Amino acid sequence: MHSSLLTVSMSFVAVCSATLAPQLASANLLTNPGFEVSAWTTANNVLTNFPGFQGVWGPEVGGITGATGGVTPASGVNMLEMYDDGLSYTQTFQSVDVSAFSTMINTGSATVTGDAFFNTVGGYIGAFSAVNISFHSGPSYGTLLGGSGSGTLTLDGNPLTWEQATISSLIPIGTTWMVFQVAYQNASIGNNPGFVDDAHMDILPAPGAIALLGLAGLCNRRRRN
Ligand SMILES: [Ca+2]
Ligand SMILES: [Ca+2]
Repeated sequence: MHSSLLTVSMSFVAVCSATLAPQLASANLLTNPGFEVSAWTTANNVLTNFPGFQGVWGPEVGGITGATGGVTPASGVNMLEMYDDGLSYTQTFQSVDVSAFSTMINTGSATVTGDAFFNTVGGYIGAFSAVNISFHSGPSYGTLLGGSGSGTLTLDGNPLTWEQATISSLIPIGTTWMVFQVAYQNASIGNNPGFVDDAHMDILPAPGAIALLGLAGLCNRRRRN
């Protein structure tokens, strides 16, 4: 290769790396996503004080446990365990400050994806689980702008399988806080525990992602040349 071509090629790769690294999918925005840190608060604390309990899981009824009831965590040694709260759904929440993404969000085209793995005890078929994200313009639930809708899943009866529910949604302009939620329909789990592990949420610049994929492809072609 001619030395000047090599210089051009190398600088192009440098530009590609610098441009792509920060703009593809954000890192997982959830704290303690695999429930390995055995510390939690209440759902009420999370929902009434986003900043004070940011990044801390808040179950309505439940906590973090190691392997139990024939169920082994999907990853690591711990997982979330939830029980019937006596209402319709038993839910666990985490608040996340996403104001660092405001520029991207306020284009009106950024999307959020969320997912988590669900499992329940053996022989119990039909546990109904869900993942959901709500959007807020400030650090309180009352600033609700809307929700993602729920990604739902009816679980199998095999305690050896973890099944993933996912959600993807456009993020409303003005969103500065999100609340990530995992839930089980009470009637569907009876007195059994519902487990959750490996939760995940990230923000993507929707149409930009396609453009960036094109750029990534171009970068890859240049690298091969
Ligand atoms: Ca885990
Ligand atoms: Ca299962």
